[in-house]
Amino acid sequence: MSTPGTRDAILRVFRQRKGQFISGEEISQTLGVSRTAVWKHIGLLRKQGYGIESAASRGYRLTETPDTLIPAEIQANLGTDCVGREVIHFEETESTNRIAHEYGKAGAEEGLVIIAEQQTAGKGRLGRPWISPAGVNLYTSILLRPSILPRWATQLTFLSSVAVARAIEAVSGLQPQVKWPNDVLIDGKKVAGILNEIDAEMEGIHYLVMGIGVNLNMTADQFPDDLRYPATSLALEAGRDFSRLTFARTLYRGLDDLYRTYLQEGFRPIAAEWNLFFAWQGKEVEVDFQDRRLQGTVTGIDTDGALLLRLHSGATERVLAGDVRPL
Ligand code: BT5
Repeated sequence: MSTPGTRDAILRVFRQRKGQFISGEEISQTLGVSRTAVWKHIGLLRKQGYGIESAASRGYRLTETPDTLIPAEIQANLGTDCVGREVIHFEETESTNRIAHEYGKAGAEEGLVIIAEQQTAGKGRLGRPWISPAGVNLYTSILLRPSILPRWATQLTFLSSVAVARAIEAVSGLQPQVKWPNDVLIDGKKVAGILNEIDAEMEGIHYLVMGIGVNLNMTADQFPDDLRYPATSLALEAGRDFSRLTFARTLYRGLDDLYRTYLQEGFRPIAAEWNLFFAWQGKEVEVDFQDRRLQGTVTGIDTDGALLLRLHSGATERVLAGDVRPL
């Protein structure tokens, strides 16, 4: 058994017998590994922040779980149908989206979650970077295989934003807002970014990678000065730290729920909820789109996820891409 496999299996045994002592002998027999291996893995778990009490005649007992994002902790009683079916964790990786693409190409099942403590080359849209310091935030990618035409894929971006906004509301009580097309804000400052990418041909999608970055416990000095927009983290807004594990689990549950709704009922309920979080509904904005600078009033999004602008002429323009600024 590989190291993380044994570690996760030991944690599972502890969880099944919550609060009880279990002898090293029993763990070794249950898992089919040597007593020395059990002892070694208990040591590694302690190094990772797990509180494990040991008593000479009784064995080991789990007393404290750290805020780590390891698969066994994420998946324990998660209760989802699809999202988080398999979870792969990295201490460090270039980009969780990149890893998810590799699994997507290799034929992995939908629902696979990639999660990392740190990204060395986190990606935003159009080759922009996503700042990803270690141990403070959430960097995750989810592999999905919806049977939809490629042109509908943008709908899943809105689905991701709704899931992030829901999770922020649930864990913090703060009021998140969504920004077209792919950001989540608190008080006008960017707290999360979404990068969904597809591998597709005309007739359908092979797979979709849903990439989500959420600033949870990032401190002010961890943000660079040259960001395109003001940015923040949940901790900066709320004045307290948040459990990354709880946030991740809340997010995956929400995504699973919204994805099921989407497959059963289509985009309409997702768009309706997105509009509830949409700060610029009815506001005057400006956007550069296809070599033109447009100004108008936001009236919502359509089924392609296009932003609908009522221009001063009275005509409605469908904006398919671009950075929107309030006027
Ligand atoms: C995004 O791009 O907002 C999409 C970000 C997606 C990141 C996730 S993390 C997990 C997964 N794996 C990846 O490699 N990516 C995804 P965009 O709208 O282009 O915004 C990028 C811009 O946001 C940058 O040019 C910066 O100005 C700013 N920025 C960078 N890091 C930030 C951060 N941590 N918080 C707020 N703003 C940031």
